[in-house]
This record gives sequence, C-alpha cells and structure tokens, in this order.
Amino acid sequence: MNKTAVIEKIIGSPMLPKKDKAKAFAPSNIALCKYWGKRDPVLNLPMTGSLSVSLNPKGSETQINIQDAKEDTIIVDGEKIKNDTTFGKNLIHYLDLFRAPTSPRLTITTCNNIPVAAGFASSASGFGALTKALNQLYDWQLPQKQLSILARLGSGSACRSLWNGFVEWHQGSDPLGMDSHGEPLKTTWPQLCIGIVTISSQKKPYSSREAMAQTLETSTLYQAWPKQVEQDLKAIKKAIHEKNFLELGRHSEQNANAMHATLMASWPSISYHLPQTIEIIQKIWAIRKKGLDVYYTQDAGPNIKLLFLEKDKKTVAENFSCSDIIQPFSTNY
Ligand code: 2P0
Repeated sequence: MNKTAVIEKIIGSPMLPKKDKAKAFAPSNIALCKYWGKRDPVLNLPMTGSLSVSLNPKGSETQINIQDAKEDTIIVDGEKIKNDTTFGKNLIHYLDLFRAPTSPRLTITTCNNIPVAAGFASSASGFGALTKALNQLYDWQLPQKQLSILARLGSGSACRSLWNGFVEWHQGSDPLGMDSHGEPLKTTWPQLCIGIVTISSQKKPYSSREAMAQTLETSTLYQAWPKQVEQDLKAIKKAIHEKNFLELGRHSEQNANAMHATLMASWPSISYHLPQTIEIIQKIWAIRKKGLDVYYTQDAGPNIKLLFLEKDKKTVAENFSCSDIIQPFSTNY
C-alpha cells in the first residue's frame, strides 16, 4: 500500500497552503508497552498494539513558514539540517505527500525541550508537532484521530504524540491503516514519575527502523513477541485503571526486557545496552529488593527511564543521577 492512497482518503488531493505560517507543539512519548515490528513498513503499520505515556511539557514545537526559495529549509534546535541527509530526505518526502508541485517551499523550524540525546523519540514529537502545524497551514480542520494516522506515516510512534497522558495505539487490520491510530485513555495518574538516566548521548548504532526489520527477519524469539504484547497491554491497562503501580512497573519492565531479548536473538545480534546500562539495571533490581518501588523501561538506545511514584522522588533522586524527573500528569508546570 502506498501513502498517497491514505492521503487521498484523508485530505483529498495535494494542495496549496491557506496561511503563510503555522506553529504547533506535540509532547514526547515513552512506550510502556512497546511498538516493535511493522506489518507494513511503508505505512508504518505495527504488528501489535502499544501504549505510551506522553511527557508533557517535554516535546517539540514546530513552526512552518512559507518561503520564496527553490528548496525547503530545515532547522532543528537552531542548527540547519542538510536536505540530502536521511533526516532531511524523510522530512521532505513527508511534506511532498501533502502539497501540490507548484506549492511554495517551506522553512520548518523545530525546537525540542527534551534532550534529543536522551534517546527520547524526538521523531515522535517532531512528526506529531509537524502534522498539527500542517493541519493549520492547510486548514484541514481534521480531528485528532485523523492527524494521528497522518503522523504515523512520518514515524510510527508519532501517532501516540497527538495527546497528553496515556495513549493506546491500536494495531488495526485495515490494509490502508485507517484503524491504526492513537486513542487517549481517560485515566490520569498525577503521582506517576519518570526519571531519565542518561548514559550516553552518542548516536545509536542502528536506527529503530533498521533494527525492527532485522528483528522480524532473523529473530527466532520474535514469534513470542505478539503474545507478550497481548499480555502486557492488557495488564498495563488494568494497572492504570486500578492505579496499581507495582503491576504497571512489572509489566512495563518485562515488556522492555522482552523487546531487548528479541533484538539480541537477531542475527547479527542487536544490543542497545552499554556496560553502564547493565550497571543501572542491576542497581534498580538491588534497590527494589531493599523495598524501593522503582522500575524501568528502555527504548532503542542505552538510556534508562525510571518509573516510580511521587512519594519516592527524593530517594530515587538521591540514588540515581537523573537528568530530568517528569510528572506527566502534574499540573504544576
Ligand atoms: C516505541 N520505539 O514503542 C518503540 C520502543 C523504540 C523502542 O517506536 O520506523 O521512530 O519511524 O515507525 O516510531 C521507535 O521507532 O520508528 C519506537 P518508525 P519509530 O516507542
């Protein structure tokens, strides 16, 4: 299936901008039940559902300005990105999906207030913010669900960055992916904390995209992954509903570890762990044995995200050097 067919269904034909500038924000999100593997790599349709929590107020703000130039200009955190880099090409390909060939070129300026180096899915908040800004620029007036489908075409996990709070990404079954989008959960959890433990800010050795494809092709453990997700998704939703932190922590941690085990069983093997990643994980296990309710999750990078409750904020901060502690549901920002 190709992206044009999806665009056709949602916005009709490519068009000219209705405004000369637009600006929008989208939060970063961290998956408690991970998206790993695509059933359609062009449309970023997942093999399973997933569930995240958005990290508002951390995320991306994207401004679009129309410009009188032959080429688009991309600026991320004050730095001009070349259009022929992988990032530049992906972004321009995405912009081309929506615009008529005669449409003016654009300047896309994105500012992230979360360290991109911390392994947060900046592509998720970036494509989330860009899609919201395009909605204004072209005056589509689309509901969030449709925007979520469009954001997914840029980067899978971006479809969860359209909302604050807990968001479930439905796997869907439609070949065009019209039923594969984010949906917010109603429950909030003001005491929930996430601590970022930054281990390395170096560029990761394999992109999620490459690593997902390799896992699907070669990992003998991948056949167990959909079953793992089915169990974890159900358990995590129940834990959120019942505010059962120990169950939330346990299933989030187990889900992340199962994803990394699946990666490790690929050939050639893929591991995002650095020695300090293992050190931190063992420290978490040891401190948990002593009675502190701290759990973790890890994405496609070496950094660890701690999960804990507000009552343990001080102890966690004393024991781990968190570069940031985020309370996604706090109203005190
Ligand atoms: C997630 N990750 O659920 C998982 C867990 C990383 C580990 O979604 O190829 O940047 O753009 O669809 O969304 C990172 O993958 O991949 C990701 P594409 P994406 O958050």
